[in-house]
Amino acid sequence: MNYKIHKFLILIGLIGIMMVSVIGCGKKEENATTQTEITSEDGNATEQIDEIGSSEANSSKAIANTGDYTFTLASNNSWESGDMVYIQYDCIIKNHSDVNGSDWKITIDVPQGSKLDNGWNGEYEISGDKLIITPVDYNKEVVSGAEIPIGFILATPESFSADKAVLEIGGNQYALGENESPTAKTENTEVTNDAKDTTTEPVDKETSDKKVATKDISGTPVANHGALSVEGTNIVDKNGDIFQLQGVSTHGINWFPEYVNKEAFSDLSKYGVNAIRLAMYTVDYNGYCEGGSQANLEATIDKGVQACTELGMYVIIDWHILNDKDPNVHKDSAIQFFEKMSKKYADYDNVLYEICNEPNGGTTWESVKSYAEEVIPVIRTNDKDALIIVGTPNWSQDVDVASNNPIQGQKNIVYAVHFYAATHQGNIRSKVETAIGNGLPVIVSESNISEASGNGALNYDEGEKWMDLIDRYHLSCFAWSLGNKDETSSFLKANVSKTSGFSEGDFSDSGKWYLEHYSK
Ligand code: IDC
Repeated sequence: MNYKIHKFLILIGLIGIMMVSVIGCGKKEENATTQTEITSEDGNATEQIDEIGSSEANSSKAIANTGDYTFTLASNNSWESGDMVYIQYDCIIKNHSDVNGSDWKITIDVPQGSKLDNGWNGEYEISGDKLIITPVDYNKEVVSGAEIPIGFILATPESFSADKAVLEIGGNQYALGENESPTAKTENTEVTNDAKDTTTEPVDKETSDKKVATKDISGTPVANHGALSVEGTNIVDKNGDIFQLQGVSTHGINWFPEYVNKEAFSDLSKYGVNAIRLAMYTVDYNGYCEGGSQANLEATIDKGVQACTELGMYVIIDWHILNDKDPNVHKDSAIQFFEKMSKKYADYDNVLYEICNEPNGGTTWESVKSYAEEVIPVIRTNDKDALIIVGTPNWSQDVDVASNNPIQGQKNIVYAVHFYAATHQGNIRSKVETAIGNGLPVIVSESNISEASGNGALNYDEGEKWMDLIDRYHLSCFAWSLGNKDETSSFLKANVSKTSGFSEGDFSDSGKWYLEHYSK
């Protein structure tokens, strides 16, 4: 998808555009999106808000809230390409009733000549000036109390706001649109349309019934939760309860090995951090495959693994590809490395393997998948069930692409999505929702609220939206990065020279933000 062209938005003056300058490692830039939040007073009205003229907003949201179902249609991004205007929509059907609904149908009025650019979680058909969406196999039924997310990108010949739409389900119609009253029954609703209520819970019945593991009262995280595995789209603990890793990634251990120490990890654990990611670059700055001392790097990894094991924390061994772009470039070294690591840590319940940090530079999912299909069996020879994290194309953003063609015949595989909230926003969150809707287990194995460069202003609002998504889907999350490098994604302030014994005042703004979330 091409998100780079925003001329349309400038022309119609809907938003202030953030054309973010090209950053350190060449991240794909995304524009800001703002979701409008609506509070319904009476819970019965059909509401529609188009937020126009706000400096950042490019969103509109309409809700039909009429008793049994809430039907939400929100545009959260738009751009111009060629002579068409592309608008991305998120749509949610929520069933508030006690009975399951089925065979839903959505009809939306669209301008003549509109085309569907992309659509997920539905069958799409355009007929004249109507876009008709019907279910796919796995979301025919809207289970009582559950929601289903649907999304699409519409290419229209003119600028347009979708405000005439009807959801049909269970013999009733739920209509959005000016001067149209809802045609469904309106009694007996307790719905309040705050943002939380209109967002999605796991669609999967099996997983939404699962208990979420409570925070550790006594005992270490690993003592309490043991070996992790994947069930449906969730990471679960030894009891089968959903479990969320709350992690911090080191900076490259080839740059900053000094932060790999037990005291530092223990300091973080006091704020709810239960996992550390040991990021070992492959080619950047004396990486494992180019110029680095493999023996030293392996010794640092071992120090980190032993520290985490003694503290009862989980630990990711991260093969941090970046400037090598395609993991196949150093596939042979990766195979040797993971052969060695998985043999060494075969009996460690707390060790996870991340086999390719961020494929980029046009590396396709097919290429990543074929690499994974060679590396995973090597790990499995030694370690039958450790969690293995697989990066996705575009700097681990395209989990939606991976979800269309996931790795087959392997268990305990999770797919990485990475975000830097000042750069990566609504459209990447949509990818996560699409992937999860398609049944893909997703992990945020790296993130920050800085720009994708690892520096620049922090975006707290977008960070909160990411945290909402993370909590909604019980995702595991890791923050970049433990160190005092003078960049805003560093966990420590630049003038803090100690490498352990941290106290509150030593943490940077982004560090504090994560620790506040983790300690909730
Ligand atoms: C950045 C570091 C920066 C270092 C650079 C090397 O923050 O100090 O000079 O790598 O290229 C990623 C990568 C991660 C990046 C980080 C910030 O996984 O290695 O670290 N980032 O750019 N993906 C998105 C952002």
